[in-house]
Amino acid sequence: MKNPVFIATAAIALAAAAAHGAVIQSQGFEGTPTQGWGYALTGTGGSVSNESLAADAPASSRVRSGSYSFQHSATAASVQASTLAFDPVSLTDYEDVAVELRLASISKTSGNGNDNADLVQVFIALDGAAFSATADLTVEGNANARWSYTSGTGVAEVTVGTPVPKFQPAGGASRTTDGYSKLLLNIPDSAASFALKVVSTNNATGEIWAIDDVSVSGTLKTVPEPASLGLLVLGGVATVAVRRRMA
Ligand SMILES: [Ca+2]
Ligand SMILES: [Ca+2]
Ligand SMILES: [Ca+2]
Repeated sequence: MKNPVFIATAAIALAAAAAHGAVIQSQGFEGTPTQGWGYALTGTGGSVSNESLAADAPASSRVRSGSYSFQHSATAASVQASTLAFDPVSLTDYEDVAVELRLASISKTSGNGNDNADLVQVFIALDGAAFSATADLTVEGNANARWSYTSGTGVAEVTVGTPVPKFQPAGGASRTTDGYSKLLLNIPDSAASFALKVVSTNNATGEIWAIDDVSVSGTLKTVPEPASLGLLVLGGVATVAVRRRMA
């Protein structure tokens, strides 16, 4: 006869395997700001757009998923910044949590792109705290640096609370290994919640920072609560007692 406690334990283990890398929240900018992971957009130069032109460099590369992405492009030859502020996320059921953003640096012509002082800054505030004035992760342009979500293979990875220098391509024009298209921020397991803010800055109408597929993933905690563990044990004992009476 199969042991019901063993079966229950195996079921919990299977659930844990399925939950590893579970997506907690995501935003691909395909609907309204209230669909998926909610956010608010403020500032100047930023918009959710389905524009992605063959004349761009890299060509037709502003959108990674679906038909839309967030795009920041100054509307005049002056420094403009826009802010995406995402709704706070509770992490009480999760561990090994990471935030991922995908980033492309696009030119509306063949020769523009993001430069020194053109920035994407990612801020994470833990457990209801205010945002720090210092970004947790910064990607900076360089001499009209350009890359798509795929031609740029650089990964900019930090652990929140451990400041690192900015990530910046070593030179300009088309970038590959130092075109930072994947931004990863690891959240300490001690955090019960966090908030995310992304500030994009540039200063020419031909420059675009394109952001798509912002997501939070983690591992569902699998420790059974004492009450349900007790019920499992009681259930096993009762089953064994019934079998003994039937034998
Ligand atoms: Ca999208
Ligand atoms: Ca430029
Ligand atoms: Ca610039």
